[in-house]
Amino acid sequence: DLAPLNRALLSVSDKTGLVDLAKALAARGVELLSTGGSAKTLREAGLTVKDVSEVTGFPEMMDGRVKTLHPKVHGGLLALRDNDAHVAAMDQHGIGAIDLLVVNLYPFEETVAKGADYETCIENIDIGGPAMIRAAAKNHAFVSVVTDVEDYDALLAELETHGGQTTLGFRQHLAQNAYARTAAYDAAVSTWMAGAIGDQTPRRRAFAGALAQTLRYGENPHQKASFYTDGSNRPGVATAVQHQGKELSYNNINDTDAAFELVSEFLPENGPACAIIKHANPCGVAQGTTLKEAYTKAFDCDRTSAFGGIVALNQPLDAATAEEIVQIFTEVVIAPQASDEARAIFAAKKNLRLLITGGMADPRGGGLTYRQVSGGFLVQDKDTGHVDAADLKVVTKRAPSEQEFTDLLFAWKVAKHVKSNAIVYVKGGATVGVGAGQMSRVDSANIAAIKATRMGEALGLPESPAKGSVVASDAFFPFADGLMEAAAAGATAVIQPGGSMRDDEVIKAADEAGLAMVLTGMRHFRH
Ligand code: 93A
Repeated sequence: DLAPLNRALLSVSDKTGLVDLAKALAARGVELLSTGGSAKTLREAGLTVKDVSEVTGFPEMMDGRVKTLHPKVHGGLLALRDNDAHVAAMDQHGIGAIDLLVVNLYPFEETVAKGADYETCIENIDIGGPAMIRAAAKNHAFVSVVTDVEDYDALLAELETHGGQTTLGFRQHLAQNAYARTAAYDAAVSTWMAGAIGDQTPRRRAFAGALAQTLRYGENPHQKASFYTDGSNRPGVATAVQHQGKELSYNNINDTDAAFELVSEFLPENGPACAIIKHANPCGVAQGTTLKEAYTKAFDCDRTSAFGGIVALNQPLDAATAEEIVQIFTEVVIAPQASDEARAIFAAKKNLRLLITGGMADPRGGGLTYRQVSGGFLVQDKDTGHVDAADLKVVTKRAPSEQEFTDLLFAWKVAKHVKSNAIVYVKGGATVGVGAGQMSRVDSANIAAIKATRMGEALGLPESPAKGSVVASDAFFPFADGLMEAAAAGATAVIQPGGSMRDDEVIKAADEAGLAMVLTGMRHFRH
């Protein structure tokens, strides 16, 4: 199963580590072939390299579009060394075997991320690189193919262990990774093109992922799991830097994402905000004049559920907020930054994970969401829908007061991030009751009210915090009963999409109860 390594072709866009790798190979007596820019880098480092154009007898042409696309290259990668006819063909055509291919591709993904124009993106689609990678990977019985800079050390270690040769198992792993790389590359091209030409429903969709973390287990301990990034590099749980605490679990990652996406709805310039998440639903969200106040108000919505929760902040974590957070057990805190003092306070809590994102998610940023069903995927635009005060239609005799208006818009933002059916009571820039994931909207309204009352009792308040609150419903009230439940709980104003067959009935009931109600004309289902 051991394969010798006499001749290598190095053709890389990212030149990181190239010289060190080539030196180590040269020291083992490996002959080096290379393309224009890579060959130049190697020569400048004093290495002896043969140009691919010398091997093929053709210059690199058409702005480099054709460099390595030649039988002398592809024959050398694909020939079966133990097949007489293949060996004869190599002899007949003067094709030398290539035992190692080191390629990283034109930076297509990075070019798109930079917002380059159409032509530039097209020019950054690598053709020769993937062709060689696929050829070398197919012939992994004899050929090693390295497509990631981070595999250079592993290759050198393999050669060291096996006297300058590679094992079949090693080459198989490289080949598997290589095909994933070319697949991901083409997925990126295809996804970009769908967007660039405005095709919402392309006949085929390609998906890609790169392993970020092997998880201890999945949603449950008997499920294996891992975390993959999609290459989009957005601020959030996938790109955050973890500063302390043990490894994130599957559920931590899911909940932390929900927390950060929700708190990002509250733009930093509009003041501090905090979201506490439990089981992917918010159990407290608040804005405050200080971050500490935002946290405390969020915590006071449902102190019981906040235990072991995930806290997301829209401002740099400061010492005062950190002091408050460490009073109870919290799984994860995610924030755009953290002060040194705040970090020092957290350092005493070994199990608390601190994730720093460097920025906030863009709630209007767009993109796609995927959900797996048996036999397929559902794909949709991210829910970037939002309403401003000007979009709201007052449908009741009484219009909301200014404070009610502010709270209604706040409640609506939160409701968007609560599993349907979602009912959210808000008072003074803080949730006071959240009803999530019920099959009946009436039940959600009822549960949220019960939770508000229970929390009011625990806090020693004279009345339920739902008294004098406003309420948001993520979808319309099909009947007046859900609305009446909210009114009974003490809500004075309502925000909901409208659009029910019985809107008239619901509006009449609101008027009779003295409620102010506004319609958004937009729904925020989240399942
Ligand atoms: O334009 S290409 O698709 N045509 C080719 O024949 C070809 N061969 C290698 N791009 C090609 N490459 C790519 O060039 C490699 O995948 C690598 O990313 C890059 C290395 O070029 P240089 O060595 O000139 O920097």
